[in-house]
Amino acid sequence: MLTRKEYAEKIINGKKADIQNGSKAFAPANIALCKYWGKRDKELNLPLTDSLSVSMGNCGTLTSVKAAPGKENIIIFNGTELSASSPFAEKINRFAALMKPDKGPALEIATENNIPTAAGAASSASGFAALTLALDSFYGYGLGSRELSMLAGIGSRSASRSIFTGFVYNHRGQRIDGMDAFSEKLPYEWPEMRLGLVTVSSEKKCMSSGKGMEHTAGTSILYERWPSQVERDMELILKALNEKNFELLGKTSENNALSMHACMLSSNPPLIYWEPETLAVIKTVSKARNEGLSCYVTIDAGANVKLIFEKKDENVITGMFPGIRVISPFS
Ligand code: 2P0
Repeated sequence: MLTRKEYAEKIINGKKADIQNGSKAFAPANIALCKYWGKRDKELNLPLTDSLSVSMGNCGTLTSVKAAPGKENIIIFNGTELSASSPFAEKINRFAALMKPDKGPALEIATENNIPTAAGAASSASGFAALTLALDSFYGYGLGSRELSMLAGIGSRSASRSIFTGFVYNHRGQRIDGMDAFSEKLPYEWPEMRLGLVTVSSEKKCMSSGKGMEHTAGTSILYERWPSQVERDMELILKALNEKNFELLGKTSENNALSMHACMLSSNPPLIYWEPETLAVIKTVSKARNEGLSCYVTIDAGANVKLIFEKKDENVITGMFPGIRVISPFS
């Protein structure tokens, strides 16, 4: 069994560092159409199932890295220097240590999100992906995107997908050493696709994703069926992408997300990320769909709802949900 550090070293595979003056990298946030919910290896952060996402265009995280003057890393988030003991700074420091070469300097890492975290878009996905890209170019390793996706996945599994734009497939892999757990960009474009972020709550979620997955896997009987649902949904989503069948894509994604929440609800004690307004949005969308609108929902580990629709329905949907943030993933 490898430790995280040994795993990172295996991925970097002896590449020599060539430290640069500074680096800057952007990574998009992403929304999973087939969700990841559960780990097969906690230490290496390897997923139990495959997952598939669409990246959120120019919404994401910009991170810059340079050498810091002293011995300690300096972490700056959205323009404010964080205390080294803050959980966010600790997470970044732990991750940065994985990619640090021998005798690498202390770092100043400045990171900025251009999506409000309250909008419910996964900031850890774009955050760890941008940090991985920025560290790779600061250290001059020149790793390939597959290796970068493996490294980012140690920080957060969803970050593995954020290394790429467009539709992205994350492979769970089979190997104990995690060397076959990576993401890849899929060869599909869908320029008319739109994602809508409907913010119903800006409260912090009631349980972190990591704890939530562990709790669900440990106590929900429904969760036993989750891997087979993912297998079916991955097939259907790939078919929908191949045929450019929006209804199949939307309905499979919605069913996948609601089934993940059904597993959470059936855990003991129940894990309920929703607020009453979450259900209200689901019902509004479902009613509009019965009246002919082509729009679907997906929900992550939180109360906010993301809508999946196409450009032709953008005006109707922005009329239904004032305050919605619309994203064009392919422009
Ligand atoms: C996803 N989520 O596929 C799923 C759906 C939330 C619900 O990936 O434990 O922050 O750091 O690997 O990636 C959020 O979990 O979890 C997530 P860790 P991560 O987008």
